[in-house]
Amino acid sequence: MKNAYVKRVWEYVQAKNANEPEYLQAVQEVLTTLEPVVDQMPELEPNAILERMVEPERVIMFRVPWMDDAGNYHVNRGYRVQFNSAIGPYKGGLRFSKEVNLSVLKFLGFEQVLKNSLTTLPMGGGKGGSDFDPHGKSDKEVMRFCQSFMTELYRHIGADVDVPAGDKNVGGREIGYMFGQYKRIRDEYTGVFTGKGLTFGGSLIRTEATGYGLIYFAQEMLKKVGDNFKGKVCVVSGSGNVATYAAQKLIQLGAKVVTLSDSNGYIYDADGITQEKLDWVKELKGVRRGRISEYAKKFPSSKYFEGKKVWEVKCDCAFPCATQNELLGSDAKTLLSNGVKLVAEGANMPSDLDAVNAFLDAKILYAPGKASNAGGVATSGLEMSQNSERLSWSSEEVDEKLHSIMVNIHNNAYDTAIKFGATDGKFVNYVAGANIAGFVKVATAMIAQGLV
Ligand code: NDP
Ligand code: 2IT
Repeated sequence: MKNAYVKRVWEYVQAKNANEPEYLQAVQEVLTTLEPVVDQMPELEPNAILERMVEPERVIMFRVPWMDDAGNYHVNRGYRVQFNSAIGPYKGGLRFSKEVNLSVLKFLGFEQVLKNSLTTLPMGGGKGGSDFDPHGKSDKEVMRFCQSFMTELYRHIGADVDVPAGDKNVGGREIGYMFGQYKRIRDEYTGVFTGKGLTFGGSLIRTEATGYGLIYFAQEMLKKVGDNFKGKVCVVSGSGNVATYAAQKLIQLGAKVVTLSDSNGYIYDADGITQEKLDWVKELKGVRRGRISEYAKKFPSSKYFEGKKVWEVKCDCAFPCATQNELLGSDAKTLLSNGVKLVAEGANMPSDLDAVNAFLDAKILYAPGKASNAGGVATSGLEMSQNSERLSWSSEEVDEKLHSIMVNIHNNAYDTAIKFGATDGKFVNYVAGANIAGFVKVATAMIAQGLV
C-alpha cells in the first residue's frame, strides 16, 4: 500500500481486529484496490470515510437456548452484524455453521456492503447467523432453534430496517421457521425476510438466482473475449444452493460440468453431470441431507475422492461455490498449470489472497464473489419490491431482471477497472473494478448524509 491514508486505516484495522483473520483478509483485499480512487477523491479523508467503512454500525450478539428431541438443553451464540445502512436497510444472509464467529460475519458483512451497492438496488449491508450446525439435527430441533433465534432477533429487524435471508446451511426450511416466529411475535405480515417459500411471499427465481447470476456474469466475461460456454469443461465446488444452480445454468448453456463436492470430498463424473443427475443431487443434499459420496454409488461414470478438492481436475472454467478460503494459492497454481481460462466465484471470498494474486498475475478471466455472486441478493431486492407492492412477478420477468442486473454489474466492474487504470493490455482487473464501483456509491451517500 502506498497511499498514506489507506495505509493508516489498514494499520488501525489490524490493531483493532488482530484476532479476526477472515475480516482482515477481506479488508486488505479491498483497501489495496481502492488506492487509485482514494488518490482521486480528497474528500474521503476529512470525512473519515474509510474509518467508518471498516467499523460496523452495530453488532448484536445474543444467547440462543434450545432443546433437543431427547429433552437436553443446549446454548448457541447468535449474531447480527448491521454493517452499513448508507444506501438502504441492512440486507444480507444468516449463516448457521460451526465456523461462525465475529470474524467470519464481519468479513461477510463488509463484502455485502459493496456487493449490495453493485446491484444498483437500495440495500445496505449486514450479515448474521449462529455457530449452530443443522447437520444431523431433526426438523423439530431445527425448528426449535430457529424459533429461539428469532425470539431475540425479531426486535432488531424489520422490512425497512434489516432484512435477513439465507446463506450456508440456511435455506427454505430455516427461513420458513424464522419467518413464522417473527410473524407470531410481531403480529404483522411484512417482507422482513427474503428467500421465503413461494406460498408466503417468496419470489420465483430467488432459489436459482445466485447460481444463475454467477453464470450470467461469467458469460459476459467470455463474451468480452469472443468466447462462450459451448463444450467448456467446468469444475464446480459445493453441492448446495449456489453450486447446483450454477451447474444447472452451465448445462443449459452447453458446458460440461464434471465435479461437485461437499466438506468430505468431491465427485468427478467423466460423462458430465446431466440435469437428471443434478435433480438427484438436489434431492440428496436438500431433502435427504446426505453426502455427495453417494453420487459415485448411484452413477457408475463417476468416482468419489475423499478429503480432496475439485481444483486438481483439469478444466477450462472453475466455479468455487462452497465457502471461504476453499481455494488456496497452491490450488490456484494447479488450476493455472492445467490451463484454466476463467475462475468466477459463487461463494464469498473462496480464494485466499495468494490465489487471488496468482489469478491476477496470470491475467486470466477472474471474477470476485462480491460481483459475480450478487445475483442472489439482487433477487432478494426484487422480492422486497414484490412484497412492498403486494404482487408477484412471473419467473420470466424476474429472470430477465436478474440477467440485466448481472450484465450491468459486469459492465460496471469492467468499465470502472478501465477508468481507474486497472488493466494491462487486454487484461481487465475485475477485483479492482468491482471494489471501486461498489465503494464509490456508498462513500458518496455517506458524505451526503454527514457524520453519522
Ligand atoms: P449451502 O449450505 O446450500 O451449500 C454449501 C455447500 O458447500 C454444501 O454442499 C456444503 O457441503 C459445501 N461445503 C461446505 N464447506 C465445504 C468445504 N470446506 N469444501 C467443500 N464443500 C463445502 O450454501 P450456499 O450454496 O447458499 O452457499 C455457498 C456459498 O455461497 C457461501 O460462501 C455463501 O456465503 C455464498 N453465497 C450464497 C448466496 C445464496 O443466495 N445462498 C448468495 C451469495 C453467496 P456439506 O454438506 O458438507 O456442508
Ligand atoms: O452472500 C449473500 O449475498 C447472500 N447470502 C444472500 C443475501 C440476501 O440477502 O439475499
